[in-house]
Amino acid sequence: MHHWLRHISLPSYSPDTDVKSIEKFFVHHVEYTLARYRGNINQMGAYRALAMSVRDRLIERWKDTQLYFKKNGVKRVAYLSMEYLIGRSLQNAIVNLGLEENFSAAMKNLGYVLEDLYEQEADAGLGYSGLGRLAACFMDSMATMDYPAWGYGLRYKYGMFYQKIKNGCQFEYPDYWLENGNPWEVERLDIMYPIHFYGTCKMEMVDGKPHMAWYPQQKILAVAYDTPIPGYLTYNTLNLRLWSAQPSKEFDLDQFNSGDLYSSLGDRSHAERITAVLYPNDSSFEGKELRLKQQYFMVSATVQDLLRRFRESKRQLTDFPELVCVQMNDSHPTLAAIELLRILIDVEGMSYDESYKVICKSFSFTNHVVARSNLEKWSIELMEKVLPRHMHLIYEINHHFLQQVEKKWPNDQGKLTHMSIIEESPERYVRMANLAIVICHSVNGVTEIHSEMMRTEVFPDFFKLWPERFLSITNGVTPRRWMLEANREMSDLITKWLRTPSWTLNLDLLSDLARQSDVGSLQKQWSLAKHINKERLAGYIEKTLGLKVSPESLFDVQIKRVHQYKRQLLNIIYVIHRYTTIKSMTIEERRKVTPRVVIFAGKAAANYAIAKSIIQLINNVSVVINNDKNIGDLLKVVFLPNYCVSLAEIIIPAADLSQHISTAGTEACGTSAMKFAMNGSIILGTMDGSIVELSKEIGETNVFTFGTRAYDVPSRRSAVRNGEWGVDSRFEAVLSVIERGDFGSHDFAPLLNSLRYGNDYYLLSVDFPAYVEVQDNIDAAYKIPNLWNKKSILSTAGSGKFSSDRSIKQYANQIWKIKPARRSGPISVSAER
Ligand code: T68
Repeated sequence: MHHWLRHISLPSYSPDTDVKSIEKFFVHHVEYTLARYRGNINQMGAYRALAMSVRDRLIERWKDTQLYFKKNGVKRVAYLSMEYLIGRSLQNAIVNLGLEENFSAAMKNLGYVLEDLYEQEADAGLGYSGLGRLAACFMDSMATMDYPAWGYGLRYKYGMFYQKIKNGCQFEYPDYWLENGNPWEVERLDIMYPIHFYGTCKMEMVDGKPHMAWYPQQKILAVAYDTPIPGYLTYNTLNLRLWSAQPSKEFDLDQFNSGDLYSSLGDRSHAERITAVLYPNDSSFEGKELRLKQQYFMVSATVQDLLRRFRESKRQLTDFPELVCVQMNDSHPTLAAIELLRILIDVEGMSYDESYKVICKSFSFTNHVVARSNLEKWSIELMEKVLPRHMHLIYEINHHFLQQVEKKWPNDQGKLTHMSIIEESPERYVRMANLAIVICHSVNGVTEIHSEMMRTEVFPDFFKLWPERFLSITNGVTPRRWMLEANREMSDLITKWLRTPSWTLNLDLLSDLARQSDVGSLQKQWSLAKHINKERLAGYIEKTLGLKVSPESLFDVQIKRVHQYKRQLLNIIYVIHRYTTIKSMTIEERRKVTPRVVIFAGKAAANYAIAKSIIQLINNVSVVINNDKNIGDLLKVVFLPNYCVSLAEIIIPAADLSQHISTAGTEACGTSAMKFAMNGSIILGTMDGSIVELSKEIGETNVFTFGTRAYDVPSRRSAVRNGEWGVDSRFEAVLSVIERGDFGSHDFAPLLNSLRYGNDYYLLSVDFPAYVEVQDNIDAAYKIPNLWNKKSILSTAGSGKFSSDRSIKQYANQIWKIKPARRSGPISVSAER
């Protein structure tokens, strides 16, 4: 019957993108989708109607792209991530379609301002920080470069918590981002898989052979929600498939039959809880049962989906790696490999050896962790309870693996203990990263320094065993969102001075700006663009906090998750020092001070007390300084609440200076520095993560670096621990004024104790003198506009390497071995369907 449908052409959904057609689509959605009158539509309604008209354009392309991949039998990558920190989608979709002008004109004709409608959209905050944002940038690059890829993850009902600051203190509120609906997703009730948990395993004889059977106890359904991911100026549109949990009918039926209606409804909400909320904790690892269930839920649904699509090719399962590769964003999705192994052995009846070969050829993994203590591990007791069959398979993998270790290093108990997938004491755990390295054909770090640390400190024995498995692929960010959309002023300038708009697809072209960095008129226009962005941020600060700041001041920004290792505390301690110094100055001396606005934003994990008290201190300091009439515009301190993607889009283009000051050897990458550099912000950083490579590209003299180098950290740490490090008196003076209560009566003792008595693990006291010195150099440089503007232009010019397009190309060539597959424009669309 469906053949008949082919002959029906759809009149209104031709790919018309002229202004008049856009207006028609918009009105259509107002009337029919929202069921509202044209004359009675508010901004939110207009946003929704507009978003749906854009979505229609995407859906055409998206379906055609999938069909194209399928027809051409191309090898695809599945990108598995527990997080996608997407932010808003409307502007991104319109810009990627290349239709911002037309949409803007159409909205204007209808009495709306396009930019105001952008502001109506809630951020999709389905991630905590860097790792989740990386996944979102990668989706954009994979789509833009026409790679055949799928993203897989979870559709959390509540994303990253909403942060409010009251009396300087962080409060967390649920982020119900779906409140006004989500026009970007398509619910696929036709794509649903059962996911099983708990129960027991029994050895049974099948056809005279022993066979392990799993009798699970709980069954929950995974329903697909698909989000089209448009590539920039390409017809290709990828799919991000996010799974949502639903109770299964059979499960309910048993309960209905027993007449227990209410407890059956209880089970409903129990099932839905699996995808209710993103675990609000980054880097430090919490072994909660629900999180384990989330991980398995995501990977089991994904593996079933990959197998279903693979089966359509009619090829043998041993060919799976020829058509599919799986990239795991950290060790969180590692159970995907075990799930595939289980299905191949238990369901498909393949041998262990054959099945194991399939998974090893298909899977690869990116590690984002630096400190060994932050590596993910799951209690064996919990794994045995929730996933008994998978636990058996992990034991089997470990058994074979340890034989290899024994062969390479005979009688070396130490190696066996360190490398084993199972940690034996003091408690028993599955080490997920070890498991991932064993079963993957490739494992990569996210910057050069991080990859080197993986080889020498985090996984040295694995590196000795399988050196060829270890790769380094430096992260990147998408220039479409972070330059073209967030910074229109500067993007237009770049296009003008490079005489081509194609830098957005080939970011290496930015290097040509270096040649022109001394040109007076470029410098003038450049600083004017920055000024406009600073005015916009100043407006936002005034609207949000009621605080006036001057765009003439140096905007000095540190925005990221609040963590001891990221050292926002060092920044605020310096701010206090700066404040007391200015206060002690004569009027004459004050004239020479470079006025600064120090801007912070970031969330602390809800249970991370020290990080929360850092937020409290920053806010308390801001109250004192901002109200000090004696200081005026010489110094302002701003803490902007609820840091998220859309806030970053306002702050980053407005930064003169940005800080990336983690203790060397603690930040795997730090992708925000790349966004800042692209936007002409000068970097103040330690030689850690991405800063090492940024300073190489931008030129050491154009970035401000300071502090202990990673190789010196261990010896300085021990000096601090043993009380052998002489603490700078200015540093101690700041601690004393905090202690004295100059910044409020909050109990800062635990915070201060974390810096004293040999506890200063992150070396704030050690790096403080160098930090003060480099800040002086920054003040001096800012006073010479030519010099500063040149550095700013050179920051952008040197950031070409840090496009996520470059990262993705490396993944595709070195790990996935896949090629672009570009579907050309809308030809004979209806016939093909
Ligand atoms: C970040 N990691 C790194 N982890 O900290 C950062 N962890 O240096 C790097 O730039 C970024 O990854 C991208 O490579 C994270 O964001 C998490 O969010 C996380 C979440 C759950 C458990 C552990």
